[in-house]
Amino acid sequence: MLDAFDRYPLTFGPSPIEPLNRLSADLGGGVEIWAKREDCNSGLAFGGNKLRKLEYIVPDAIAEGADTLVTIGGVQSNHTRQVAAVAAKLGMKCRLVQESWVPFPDAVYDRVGNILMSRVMGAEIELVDEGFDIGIRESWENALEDVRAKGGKPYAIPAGASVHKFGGLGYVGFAEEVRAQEAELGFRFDYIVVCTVTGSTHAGMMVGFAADGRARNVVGIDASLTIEQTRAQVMEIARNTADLVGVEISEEDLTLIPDYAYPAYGVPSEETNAAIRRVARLEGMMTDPVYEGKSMQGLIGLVEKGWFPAGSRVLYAHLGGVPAINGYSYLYRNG
Ligand code: 5PA
Repeated sequence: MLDAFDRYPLTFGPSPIEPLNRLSADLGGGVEIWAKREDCNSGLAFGGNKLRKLEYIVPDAIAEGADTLVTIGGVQSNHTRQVAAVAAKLGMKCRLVQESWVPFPDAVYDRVGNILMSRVMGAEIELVDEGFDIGIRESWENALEDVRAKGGKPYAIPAGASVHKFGGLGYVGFAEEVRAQEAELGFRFDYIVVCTVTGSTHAGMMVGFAADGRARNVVGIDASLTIEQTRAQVMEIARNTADLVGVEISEEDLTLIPDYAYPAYGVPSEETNAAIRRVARLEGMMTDPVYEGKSMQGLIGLVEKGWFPAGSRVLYAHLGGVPAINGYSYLYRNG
């Protein structure tokens, strides 16, 4: 589906798929849970889902002759950390706008984890006191203008590398990769569970799995708590991406579960923390309080209420994000 598009390799190659046997058994054994480890997909600053998206965006930045990647996220954004790593790898500069998307009071929140790494990798960081919003932000447009005014050639990467003409392509490739791995495993996954916020991960998967009739079996667990905006953004990216690769997609193809994003974006609930501890203690697999902890909470919640038919094989897409847990040090001080 992607032969017509340039790809700049940033990942190790196909990310591994492994069974989560102890979690499956702990949940009653009626559903088989597997994980695709996008959290270990690259040697670039701990990897994650943005690297797969950026593989299809970087060729455009290089073709434009850009010298500075400019992007935006929250203080503990994983996306901005991955863009900082890519800029370093390409020999470009990096300008990051980091807004106060999460009302979290940990004393070291803006010193550790993702933002620490972005600073070490040489990114220029501007902290902006604005709340959560997945849309196009004035602060980001100002940063682009500032780079231009200083004689630089900025390349614009929106939040999560999502609302970019090629933002959905990486996760179309994920679906193709899963199909190849399924051929080796000798079975097909019935459902794919994914955390959804800025939308291009889910949208790309929808388009990629539309090719074999599984678009609506991609189960997005919303972690934004701005469900209508997220739903609209996923659909917009899915339609644009479907046009690029030449498949049909419709509103009925979108499965987005709103029930697990509470109490706020970036703030884990008791149930989120229980899910993080459960999978850590059963599988040694770490998840974070902002994204994957919520999609793991959603996966567990859906299994417990019998949402997946008995015997289903469910693939949990682990998209990365663990470095942010350092910003929540007080919460996990006793484990
Ligand atoms: C993020 C996003 P989408 O934004 O493509 O919907 O992906 C959601 C998601 N899991 C899921 C992890 C670990 C993520 O980092 N992160 C954003 C960031 O700034 O880091 C874009 C919000």
